[in-house]
Amino acid sequence: HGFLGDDRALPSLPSFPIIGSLLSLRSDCAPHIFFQQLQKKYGDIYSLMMGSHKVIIVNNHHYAKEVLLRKGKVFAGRPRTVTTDILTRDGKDIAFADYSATWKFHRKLVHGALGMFGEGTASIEKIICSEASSMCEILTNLQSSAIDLAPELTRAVTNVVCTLCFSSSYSRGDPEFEAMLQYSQGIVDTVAKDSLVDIFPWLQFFPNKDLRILQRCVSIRDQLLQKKYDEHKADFSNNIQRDLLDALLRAKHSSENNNTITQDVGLTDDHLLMTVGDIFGAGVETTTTVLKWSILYLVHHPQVQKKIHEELDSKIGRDRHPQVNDRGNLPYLEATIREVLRIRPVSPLLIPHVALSDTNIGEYTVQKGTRVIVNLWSLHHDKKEWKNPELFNPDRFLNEEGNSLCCPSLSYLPFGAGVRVCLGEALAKLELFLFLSWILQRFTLEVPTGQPLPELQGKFGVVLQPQKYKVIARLRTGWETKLQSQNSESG
Ligand code: HEM
Ligand code: PLO
Repeated sequence: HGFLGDDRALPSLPSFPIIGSLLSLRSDCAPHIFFQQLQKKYGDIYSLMMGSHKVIIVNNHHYAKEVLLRKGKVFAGRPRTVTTDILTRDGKDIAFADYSATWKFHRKLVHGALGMFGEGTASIEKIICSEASSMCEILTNLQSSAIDLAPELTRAVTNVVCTLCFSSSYSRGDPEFEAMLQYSQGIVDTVAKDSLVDIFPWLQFFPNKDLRILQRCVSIRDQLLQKKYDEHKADFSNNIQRDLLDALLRAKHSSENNNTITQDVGLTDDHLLMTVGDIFGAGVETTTTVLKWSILYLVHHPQVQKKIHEELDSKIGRDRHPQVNDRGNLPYLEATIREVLRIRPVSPLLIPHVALSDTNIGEYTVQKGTRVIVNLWSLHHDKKEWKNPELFNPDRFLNEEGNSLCCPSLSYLPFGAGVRVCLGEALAKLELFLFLSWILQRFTLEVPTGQPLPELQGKFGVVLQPQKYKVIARLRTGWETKLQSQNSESG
């Protein structure tokens, strides 16, 4: 027991020189689940050593909010790791960049550029709906056979973010798109997984299969980004701003004409390339993953799907398509999206934070340079905060009457919070709402009769992805005749 006012030492896992707590960290389960289990022995907050780095694991929302919100600026740093340095050319992006003027500047720049798609002909809503429409056409043609929806979902989501970043999109079977699918999966499988190279940087100098895969995938990605960059540079005009890349180039030009701040804010070719790479990568992998989880849970819970169908039938009907304005009128669908983001958070450990100065969390002293991992999985599955946290139940986000949304617990942060909060939250929520409402207005999703339900356990990586599964997207009754009459009207 310390004296009054004295900060206390954190409970910590046993650790040894060089290897740190490695011996206590051997486990068959994914790290977010293992860290949740350690909570029973060490409490809601504890520390361990990853090699020579001290890491604090936070497992409840009180401490999490102190780190992310109340002391957000103090904990706004990011660690440098071998794998993220390969991906981002030593942290020249946003997500894995340490706290700096350059990071701040690029965050603001992207935020402003995404805002320019608010309204008008180039509105995000129009872009998403157009992709949703062609995806639904394709699903209609593939109807009644069990298929992996992932490629079509990914293409639709990719085309939205491709339009925003580069004013371009991919058609079915485009070899560049197929290459993108491949390298992106390779990166997700190998980057920032707390693999041994990130704990022991010297391991990178020995042959390492994962690191080779990462390097190859990153080099393919960089070629693709470089091509887009060169094209945009070639037809850059100060008067026309088509997309995010144009916005970044314009900022670069104007700072060069003022010839003062270029050095300071870091508008080098590398920075621009890595920033747009972040938005493109995050834009594709996160939203696609949530759509895959959503469909998986809807197949497991036909009664939830039925309720969404009823809501769509009564609020929208079949004579028009879902639009942004319908968002407030479809609380059950919104509640379902919230529940998916709770039960299977995209980023169960967020991205690690770093203390930029000596500070404290609760009564515990924290030294400058300490890494802090917020275990979102523990927050979202906390028995004190959620009734039966393992059960998928959208109703927990609705009031008694079931007609308006509510938040039953503060232990819910799917997009993080504070200065490092997700930059794409609004875009992601809009996409999830529109894509799911378009799909469910027209289709019933189910497993082929006699087949087992697909696995609900995720594959841990930089995003928590579901395992591959196949479903049937069956046109709902009424739609067959509807499409026929539309076809005969138009031709
Ligand atoms: C960061 C969640 C979609 C761009 C994050 C973080 C989370 C998150 C948990 C880390 C916060 C932290 O470290 O404290 C999600 C979820 C998404 C999603 C659940 C989809 C449902 C997107 C999209 C974009 C995006 C579509 C791009 C337009 C970013 C960026 C960061 C970030 C750039 C890094 C912010 C920084 O470090 O300053 N996101 N995200 N995200 N997200 Fe998202
Ligand atoms: C996804 C694979 C891409 O090829 C590269 C990429 C860039 C940004 C990353 C993203 C990946 C995964 C999800 C991340 C995003 C930045 C913010 C987002 C980590 C690795 C989240 C959920 O935090």
